[in-house]
Amino acid sequence: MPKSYNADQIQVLEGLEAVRMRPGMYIGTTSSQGLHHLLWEIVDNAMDEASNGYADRVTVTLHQDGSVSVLDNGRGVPVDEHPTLHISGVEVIYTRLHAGGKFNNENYAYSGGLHGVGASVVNALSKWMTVDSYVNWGHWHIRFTSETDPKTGKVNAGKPEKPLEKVGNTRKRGTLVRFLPDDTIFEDIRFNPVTIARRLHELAYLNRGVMITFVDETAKEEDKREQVFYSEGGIIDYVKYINETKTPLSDDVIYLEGKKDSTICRLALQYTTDYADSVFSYANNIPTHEGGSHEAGFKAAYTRALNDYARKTGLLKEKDANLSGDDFREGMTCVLTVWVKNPQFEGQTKGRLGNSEVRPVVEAIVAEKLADWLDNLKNAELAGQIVGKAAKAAQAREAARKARDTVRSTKALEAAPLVGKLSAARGHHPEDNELFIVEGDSAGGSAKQGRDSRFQAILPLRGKPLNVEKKQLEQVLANEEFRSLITALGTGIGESFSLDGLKYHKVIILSDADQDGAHIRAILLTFFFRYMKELITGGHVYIGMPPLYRVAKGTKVDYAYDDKELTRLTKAAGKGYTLQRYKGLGEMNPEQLWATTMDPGQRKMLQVTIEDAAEADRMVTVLMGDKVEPRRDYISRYADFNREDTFEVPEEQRKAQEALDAGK
Ligand code: 1YM
Repeated sequence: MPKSYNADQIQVLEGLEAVRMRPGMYIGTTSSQGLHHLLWEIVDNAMDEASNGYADRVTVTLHQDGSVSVLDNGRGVPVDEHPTLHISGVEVIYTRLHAGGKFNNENYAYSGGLHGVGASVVNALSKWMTVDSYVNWGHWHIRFTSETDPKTGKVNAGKPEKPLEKVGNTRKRGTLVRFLPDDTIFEDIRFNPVTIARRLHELAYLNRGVMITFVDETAKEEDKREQVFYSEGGIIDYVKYINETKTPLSDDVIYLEGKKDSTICRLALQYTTDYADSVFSYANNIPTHEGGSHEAGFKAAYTRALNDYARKTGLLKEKDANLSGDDFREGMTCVLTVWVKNPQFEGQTKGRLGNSEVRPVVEAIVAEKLADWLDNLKNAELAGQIVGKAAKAAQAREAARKARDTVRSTKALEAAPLVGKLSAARGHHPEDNELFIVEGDSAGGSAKQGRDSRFQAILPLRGKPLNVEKKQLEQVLANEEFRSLITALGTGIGESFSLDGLKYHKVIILSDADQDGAHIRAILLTFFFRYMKELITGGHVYIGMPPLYRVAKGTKVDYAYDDKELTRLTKAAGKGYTLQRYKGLGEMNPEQLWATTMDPGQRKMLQVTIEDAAEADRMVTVLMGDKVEPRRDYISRYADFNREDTFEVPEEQRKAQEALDAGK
């Protein structure tokens, strides 16, 4: 029997006013990221209810009034009275910081925890929030509001309009939470449907059997549709999805699962003909981009088990050295999930699992289950292929090491002809320094003259760089364009990459606003993604935004960066202005390039982030890989670049939903 919830298990800490006063302390930022954080918080609560076995449906709806709601079919948040506070459990959960059964960890075995700043924080940062609990045949409702008086500064945070009340009877079970983020707190309160769909898609794979529906009532009529995310196979399906655009070595996905000391570990992996490795790890549904103890345990056990196997079967001879972990991971796509009690998230982006007790547990589970898998004769062929691929990788790695040593030795640097093209910055503070990678020699020349050489360096790129997707490190290093870039950055590459050596904390890609420019940008981003991912996740990569138009009237000059801005500027200018359309960076003189694109006080730049690493991996393969079909499909489907991309609902998911609806 599941433990049942009692209101006296709720712990009570400090007041919600503090959250409105200093939102950053609770959700990190009031940017779009912080806004979405509110939603994840509520979604996490619903998913926790599902992953603990009490719910199998979660629906997220973006409403036309700007609010968002989350519905689950779990037990319903408790409505009984708290023994000492004498208010309902619902009220305690949504008005008291850190309140909730979850936080003393007795009721929920596993919960996100990172995002677990609590539903009350969401309440405090919303103009209003409503909670409906369907429990014990009753429908209970409560509404909270918040405001900060701009004159007096008086704060009302998450106050119930009236106590929880029973508004009817119902056969439903579950919880419905709806809220409108406060526009005086967030920079922009518009949710991004693409971001939401991505996360729900990911959650559907991580929580097999949970039907997650996304309804966007704000979409334009022609785009309106329900998206259903549902996976029967869980992370096995996830790996297949990531590899859909790659070429797998075998159709089989290796799947291992185990539980030890209350830690659950699941692992799905498949090899492709690629060279890069793609390991995606999660702890309690939260992506761990920076790895951590679970990944370390997996890697150690995996490498050891496969080396043992290679020796036992004679694939590795006595005189041969062990194969390395990197060798075994070449071409591997792997999804690793763990469920742990009290997860500790560490690191710059809170993306590393810190719990040291998890490592030996995952190591033991993987060692045991993988040995079983390898002992099964049915798997001998694939196991042989894996070892064979690793042996080849080891040879290539040796060749790459030699090439890399050449790049790293200072002599080679001076000798390398293209490094001569780098116009370095005079300053020696990496945190202040910027490297512009500029398309074309003529724009490079303008950039060099226009820049502030105290902190800005210019690296012109001649022609199109090598498309690094599907190239081995050795080939990348043989390319002079990339060699000079790697040398300029000072970070090393691949396994020897380290942010410590980074000479420029801003790396800015500056290419023309046309097809070729987009291609060059894509190639450079692919390079960073495959070989220097931390450069991106560390927030160091930017895309420079040159203006598209120059509007001049008399001595007044304005620049427009998109068509909307152009309309605004020409309207404001009235009659008698001159309009210039820039077709490329090369058309700007050094002063113009500085004023519009390089001057930190005026320029526009996009910071490159990775929202969903698995999705990014897939897209990089679609757009840059060697399979033409998926790319053609993608381009023909999304040729209208003004439309944002969304996931398609596969036919089988639709059917599964219809079946469930019919049976309900
Ligand atoms: C739409 C969001 O919050 N569902 C939900 C939340 C809770 C319960 C069930 C629940 C938990 C327990 C007992 C228990 C709770 N969350 C919290 C807190 N959906 C959503 N469904 N009965 C019901 O933990 O034992 C407390 S209860 F605090 F974490 F938010």
